[in-house]
Amino acid sequence: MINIQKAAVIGCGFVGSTIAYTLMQKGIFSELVLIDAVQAKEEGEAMDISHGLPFAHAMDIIPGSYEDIADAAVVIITAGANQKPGETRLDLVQKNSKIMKSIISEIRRVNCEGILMIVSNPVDILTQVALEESGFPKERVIGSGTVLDTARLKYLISEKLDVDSRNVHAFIAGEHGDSELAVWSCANVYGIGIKEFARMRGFSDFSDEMDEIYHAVRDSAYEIIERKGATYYGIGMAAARIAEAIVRDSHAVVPVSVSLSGEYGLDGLCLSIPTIIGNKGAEQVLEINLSDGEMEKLKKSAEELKTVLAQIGE
Ligand code: 6V0
Repeated sequence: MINIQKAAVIGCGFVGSTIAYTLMQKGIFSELVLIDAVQAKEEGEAMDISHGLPFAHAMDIIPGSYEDIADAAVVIITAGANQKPGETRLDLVQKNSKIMKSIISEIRRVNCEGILMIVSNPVDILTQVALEESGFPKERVIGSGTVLDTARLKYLISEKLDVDSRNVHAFIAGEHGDSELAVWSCANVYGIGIKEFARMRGFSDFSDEMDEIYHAVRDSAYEIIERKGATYYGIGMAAARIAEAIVRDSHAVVPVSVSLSGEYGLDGLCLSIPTIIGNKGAEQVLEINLSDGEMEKLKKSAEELKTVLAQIGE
């Protein structure tokens, strides 16, 4: 039996502990299980985060084992190495796919029926690995994908146009990585096309700024890692947003990494496409009319990921 009020975070490093902290503050679960390869880490994080509970919402945060997560509604996996300065996400593939396989085998052993949210990088590849290893239906295996990149895009657009980022509607699709694309054909501010809105804000031509914003989004992780060694606050909020859509069955549209079976002429891989998320997981992958250029970039991104998938286990 699933307990919709229960979540688990596997991997309690920078990212896992920040997700746990964000979930605690949002008060969307009543139970949270923390698991790490290093027992002291899961225990220390559970203690530290629990000490914030008097300022938030009542819940149990416990260091645990796989037996404790059999009934969790959402299992968030962040275990694995992170990027070092200069490393790409795809460089992490061999070590992190081994870790992912070992975690999924534990999840299968305890017959967990919840939804898997993969956050470890390279997230699209590891979502595919998790899907294949778990044997779960594809709607129950979701990667955090470009939800973070999309937030970065909205933030940078909002800064440039001096408008509240919550009024910006735009998204990044494809790989969570170097081949991702900004779907500018759909970008708008409060329903007003991005270029028209930019004109209203004093830009006669916004094309150079759009290029600049895209590159800044794509390279954000490198820039942050260069400065502070890891990124974790943005992904903390992004993962909580996905978890919330599942628990509240809100049918939020979010660009998660999902397994494609024919959408956009692609299959046999996971990449990010705006998808409706509810308590069954990824309920509908939206097939949007992309421009020819965007379609071409999406296909290139898929090719890149397929090449990496083919190398796993070689
Ligand atoms: P970190 O701080 O090194 O934490 C990793 C944690 O995983 C450590 O505490 C390890 O002990 C633990 N771990 C390792 N193996 C296992 C295992 N088999 N079982 C349980 N725990 C294990 O790394 P950080 O937290 O910074 O990053 C974690 C992952 O998230 C990396 O792969 C990052 O690249 C990735 N990120 C993904 C993002 C996204 O948008 N999807 C964003 C930021 C980072």
